[in-house]
This record gives sequence, structure tokens and C-alpha cells, in this order.
Amino acid sequence: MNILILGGDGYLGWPTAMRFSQQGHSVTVVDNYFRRHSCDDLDTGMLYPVPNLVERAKLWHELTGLEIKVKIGDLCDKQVLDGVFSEARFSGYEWAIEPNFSGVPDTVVHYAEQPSAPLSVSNYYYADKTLINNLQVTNNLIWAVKEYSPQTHIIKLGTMGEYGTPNIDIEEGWLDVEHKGRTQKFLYPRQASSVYHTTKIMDTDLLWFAVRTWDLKVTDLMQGPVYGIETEESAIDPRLNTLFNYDEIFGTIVNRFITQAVVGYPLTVYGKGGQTRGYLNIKDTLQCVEMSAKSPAQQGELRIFNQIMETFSVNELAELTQKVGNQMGLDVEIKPIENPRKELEEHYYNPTYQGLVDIGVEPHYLTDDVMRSMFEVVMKHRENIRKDVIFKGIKW
Ligand code: USQ
Repeated sequence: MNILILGGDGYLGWPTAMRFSQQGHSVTVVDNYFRRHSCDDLDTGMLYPVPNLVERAKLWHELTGLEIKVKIGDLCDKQVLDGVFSEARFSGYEWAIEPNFSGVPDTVVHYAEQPSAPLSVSNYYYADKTLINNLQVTNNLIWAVKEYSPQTHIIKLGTMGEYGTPNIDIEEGWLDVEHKGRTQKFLYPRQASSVYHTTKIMDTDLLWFAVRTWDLKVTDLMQGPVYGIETEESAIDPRLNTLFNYDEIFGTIVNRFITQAVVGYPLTVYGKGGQTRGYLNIKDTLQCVEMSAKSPAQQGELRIFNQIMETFSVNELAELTQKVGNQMGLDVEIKPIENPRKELEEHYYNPTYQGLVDIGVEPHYLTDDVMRSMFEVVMKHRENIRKDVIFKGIKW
């Protein structure tokens, strides 16, 4: 397959690129380094330095003989996508560093979004940036696929946060509604709790419109918070490891708790800690995307999967981190702090997540061993961890 990955430099994008390349697919990645530049601008710190995308692709080629084609460009500029789809040459575009791209993509994996909920509510500038970036890239993608290649399968990363925490069971994307004796299937009601999560709802609405109107084929993966560092491909050489944030803006909870435990920073449980979410290992993100690409949605179908493997409350994650950390000789303290977020701290949570297993995904669970192996990697980089970026208190 020809696979195009938008946002190929990010936490999930780069490991996804290596996975498809390792399996013999032709892979092109596009990125504008938004995440890296934001980490610099916001002084968030990273667990270890990561080579840039061009250097990573070069390293990948040296180590495996395989090629990942790189284009550096801002996908808010429609011409960047047009260039990839139409093979047009735009002289003067610095991103056109790979002249041999051939063929429209069979699958586009869309990760090219501002992914941080705290950042999206931190101030007007980032709220606006999140809205414009996320919606514009999705709109550009829809139009590029419609104009150049309507048979291309779009795999869009959604988020479980689109559903919020309703007091009823969460279905996989759709809900049959009976009203005054008639029935209709609708998108499951969504009620997000950040500007970022709201853009994901809007993405879904745009794609659903495009599916109904132009028969595009789309898979929407409603992903929970991801944890983990290593994947099968990064085991080839640690320089291939994905970027790892542990700060309040870009770090997700499990990665943060392990890092906090390693440097003796009390685990930052927000509020009562009863907030429950669905979680998954980064290895399973790769499996889910891979299986979705192998069994695509049909033309004119918006297929939605809940991409989580198990659920935990914040307190359960803190206790697990403390238990494993203490077994490894650390002295892990848990310290609930006032919740900077506007969210329910005690609630019902019962999502369905069977669809991806049905198409062949074999879940990895957050066992003590999995957590221990994450601790080992983080401990190797202990000297890089900055306590001052762990909690700055971005309020909703
Ligand atoms: N939390 C704490 N302490 C912390 C960090 C987080 O108690 O130090 C709590 C939060 O309040 C929240 C839960 O842990 O209740 C998850 O927070 P998170 O920061 O790990 O995840 P979130 O902000 O929801 O966003 C992340 C990714 C986002 C993805 C989303 C999936 O950044 O890109 O879409 O997970 S979901 O949460 O299912 O919407």
C-alpha cells in the first residue's frame, strides 16, 4: 500500500511510519514540526533529544535499508496536500525534498493536529490556533481526497473525550434513538471538555458530511490517552524512539506519573482522582491503525471504533505507579492537588470497545511488567528530567 501519514513527526506519527515501512509499504510522512516548535516555545522539556524527521528517516534507511519519504510542510496550506496527491512540483517549496513520490495514497493516517487539551484552553491564542489548525487540516484533507483520490481510505484519530463522561453506556460511535415511535441511528451524543476535544467532534462532523455527500471512506479511531515509549521498530536502535513528553501540556498521565516517580515528585492526582478513562499502549495504537488500514471502511461509510484496551481511574493509575516504583527501590508519594480542570471527578463510565478486537487487534495491558519496562527507560534519562515543567497549573 501507499501510506501517507500526516503529522509523521509526532508521538504516534513516527512509530506508525516505521511500522508500515517495516511491513513493506511505501510510506510518506508530512509534518511542520508544530509539536517540536511548541515544546521549544513553551519550554516543556523532553525526556531525551530526538533527531529531526529527515535525520530519523536517514537513520531508518541506514539501519533497515527501507525508505520513509519526508515532506516538511504546513498542512494548513492546501497546496502542500495537493502536491502530495497530484505529484505536482511547486518550485520554491522547500518541503518538496523527495522528488520520487509516486501514486496517490491508498490510506491516509491523519494525526496532524494540536493534541493538547490544556494548551487549547490556556489562552485565546492557543484556543484559536487549535481550532484553525485542526479544522483546516481536516478540511484540506477532505478536499484533497475528494478532488484527487476519492477511493483513498482516511483513518482519522478521534478521541474518547468526544463522548465526555455521560451517565449511560458509551457505544462505538453510533446510537439508535427511538423517538415518538420512530427510530434513527445518529452519531453518539458528544460533549467535550476542552477546545481540543471539541475540534475532534467538529472533525467528525466534517468527515461525516463528506461521507454522506461524496461517498468518502473513513475510519474514525476514538482513542483514549496513550502510554508507552518502545515499539518493535524502536527496539532496533534507541535513536528511533518516539518523542516523550512528561510535562503538563503534552505529557499524558501514565507517562507523567512514571517520570514523576523517578525524580521523587509526588504523583499529581487531580482532585478526587475518580476520573476514569480508557487507556492503551502505544503498541496498540500501531496495531489498531494497521488493522484498520488492512480492513478498510467501505466507500460511503464512516466506521467508528473506540480505541481503548482497558479503563482506569486516576487513583488506580497512581496506586499502580506507586506499587511498581516502590518495588524498584523508589519512594513514591501520591499527593492529590486541586484539580486545574473542569471535569467530573466521580462518574459512571462504561464504554464498549470490541470493534478493533473483532478485526484482529490483540490488546497489550498495563501490567506491572509493562510499567517496569517503562520505568527502566525513564530511569536511564533521569538526569534530563526537569521538575519545574511537571506542573504549572493551566486552569480551565
Ligand atoms: N490527570 C491527573 N493528573 C495529571 C494529568 C492528568 O489527574 O498529572 C487526569 C486528568 O485530569 C484527566 C486524566 O488524568 O482526567 C487524563 O488526562 P491526560 O492528560 O492523560 O489526557 P487528556 O488531557 O484527556 O488528553 C490525552 C491526549 C489527547 C487524547 C486524549 C484521549 O493528550 O490527545 O485525545 O488523551 S481522551 O482523554 O480519552 O480524550
